Amino acid sequence: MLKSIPIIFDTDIGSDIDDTWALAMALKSPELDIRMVSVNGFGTEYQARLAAKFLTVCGRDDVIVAKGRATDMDPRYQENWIGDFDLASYPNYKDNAAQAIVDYIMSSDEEITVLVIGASTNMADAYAIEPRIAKRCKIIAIGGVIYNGHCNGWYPPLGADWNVKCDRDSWQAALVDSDIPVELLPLDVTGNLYLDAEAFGKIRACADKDPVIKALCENVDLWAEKIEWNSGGGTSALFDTVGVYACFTKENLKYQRLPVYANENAQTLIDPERGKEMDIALKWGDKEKFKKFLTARLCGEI
Ligand SMILES: [Ca+2]
Repeated sequence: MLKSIPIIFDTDIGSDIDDTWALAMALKSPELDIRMVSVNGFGTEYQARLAAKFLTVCGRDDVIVAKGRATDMDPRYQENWIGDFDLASYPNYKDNAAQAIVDYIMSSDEEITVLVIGASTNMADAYAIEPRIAKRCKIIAIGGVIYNGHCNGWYPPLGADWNVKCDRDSWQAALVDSDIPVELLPLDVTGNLYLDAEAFGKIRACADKDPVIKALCENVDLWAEKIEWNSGGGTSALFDTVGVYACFTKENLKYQRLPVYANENAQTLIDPERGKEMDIALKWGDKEKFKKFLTARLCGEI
């Protein structure tokens, strides 16, 4: 078997539910070795507890959980699932995500892939502490819009995707103004990605025998109830799962190397003067094929 790829899973889990889908997918992907889940973006204590409980019930409390810069922002859609879970009971907890990321990358013999599926706050903070991480890691980031950011009839205001807009300065600092190699997965490929009721039903049927899928479905149902989401049995948009996929293969995604930066309105623009060259996924080869892969992967078939 091939050696698995070490990743830091940097997430705004606990807001939109696609991060929880992505975490389940990553835990079920033998190509990847999750070493750390670092959280940021909303109530970081709540997010750390959510990640730690999720990893615990999945039998993976060996993974470091690291809390980003303290914020106390809502939403907390999955709070009821966490219950009275005590973060102090988690064996691998760090309360400073940026420092934990630096320590991990600098002490590792291998190149670390940092999968950024929320704001870039933790990576900007980590790079500010220790710029030498740039030689020892790469970032694969979900975010931005290059040509086409439409998602189910919705388009981000000014073409400014949330992960860039919510902390534009950190996005610039970590992805553009640093010398960390970057692969970007904009809304062009992550938008409009849903599983239908049949595929979700198949995944749900695995919950009885698979603790990862059980935890996933419990969280999806709680989230759907809180935001009054009803998609007729299908899933919500699964943006962040594309990031997990891109950590282990470029197959089926069409990349271009383009110089990109984020302007003051958090629009991601191609600009040879101000931009940094990034490998950017712009199109799917066959999107249906990815959906089938995702379903089969979550069901443990592949
Ligand atoms: Ca996210």
